[in-house]
Amino acid sequence: MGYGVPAGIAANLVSGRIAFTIAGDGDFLMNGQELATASQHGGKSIIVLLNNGMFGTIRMHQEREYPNHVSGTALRNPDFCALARAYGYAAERVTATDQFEAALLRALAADTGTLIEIPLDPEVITTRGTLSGITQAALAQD
Ligand SMILES: Cc1ncc(C[n+]2csc(CCOP(=O)(O)OP(=O)(O)O)c2C)c(N)n1
Ligand SMILES: [Mg+2]
Repeated sequence: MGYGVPAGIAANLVSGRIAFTIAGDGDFLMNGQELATASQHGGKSIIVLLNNGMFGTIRMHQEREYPNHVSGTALRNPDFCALARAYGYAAERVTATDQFEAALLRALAADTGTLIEIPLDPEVITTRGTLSGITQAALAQD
C-alpha cells in the first residue's frame, strides 16, 4: 500500500512511458500527494482508483474472524476527482463498465496525468463472494 501511485509517477518520469497504476482508496490516501511531484515535473501517470470507502481487505478479515465487529476500517474519503484536479491532474468518475474504454482513451490522449475513480459497492469484496456472505459464513460456524 502507498507504493503504486508514487512508483508509477517515478517510472513515468524516468522512462518517459505512460505509467498505469491501480490503487485502492486507502492505498491512494497514503501517498496521493505525489501527484504534486508529477505535475511539477511534467509527469503523466494514469491512476485507476477503486473506491469502496474502506480498507476492504482488512474488513474482510474482520468479518471472517470477528463477524459484525467493525473496527477502524471505514474511510471518510475526500472527493478524489476534485483532489486530483487540485494537483493538476485530469479526473473523471466511471460508474458503468461501458464508460471505461472512452475514459481510458481520454486519459491516454491527455497532456497531464489522469485519475479515473471507480466507485465500488462495498459488498463486492472479492471475485468469489460478498462481504455479507463472509459475515454469514463466519456466524454460521459459531
Ligand atoms: C503500508 C501498508 N500498511 C498496511 C497494510 C495492510 N493492509 C493490507 S490491505 C489494507 C487495506 C487496503 O485498502 P484499500 O487500499 O482501500 O483497498 P481495498 O482492500 O479496499 O480494495 C491494509 C491496511 C499494507 N499492506 N501496507
Ligand atoms: Mg478500499
